[in-house]
Amino acid sequence: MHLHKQDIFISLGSNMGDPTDNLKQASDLVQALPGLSVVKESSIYRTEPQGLKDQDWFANQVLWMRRDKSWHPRTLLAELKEMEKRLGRIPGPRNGPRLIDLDMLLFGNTIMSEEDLILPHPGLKSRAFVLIPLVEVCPGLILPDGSKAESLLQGLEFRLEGHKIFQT
Ligand code: PH2
Ligand code: MG
Ligand code: MG
Repeated sequence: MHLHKQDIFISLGSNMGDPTDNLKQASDLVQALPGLSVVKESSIYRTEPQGLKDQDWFANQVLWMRRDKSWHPRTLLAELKEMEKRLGRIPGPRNGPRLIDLDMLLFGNTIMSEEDLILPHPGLKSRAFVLIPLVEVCPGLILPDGSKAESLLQGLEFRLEGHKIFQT
């Protein structure tokens, strides 16, 4: 499936407090934004930490959303950052423990590379905790560069046990 310009995919992550509840609260806030509606919500996965190993396992989820014309990557990024703050996120080390992380994975077929906003998300192609829920909500997804989400996943080393994702 090729992306339509109104399709947006957002990744939710948490490994502090009650991760499942944090994802639920974040998902409710995202869905309450005007001019954005959910197409499909993935299952919640428990995932081995990537980058910094010595921290708790994460809860991760992907939301497939559809937007109206009022939204741009910049306006959405500002809202996501604002929600992270509202949910109580405080700044911490890169790849370290976080109460809630809301990352824009894809904004239609937009390709951009600015200091604080890279689309598609730079971690998308290498992270099983992103690709597995992404393929769950949208099997057959084709990324802006023509690559297939499933093929990228096949090229990764990981183990899926129920809703647990192991990737070192
Ligand atoms: N987020 C990170 C770094 N590592 N690992 C997992 N399993 N899940 C995440 O959401 C995650 C991570 C930086 O945002
Ligand atoms: Mg992140
Ligand atoms: Mg982030």
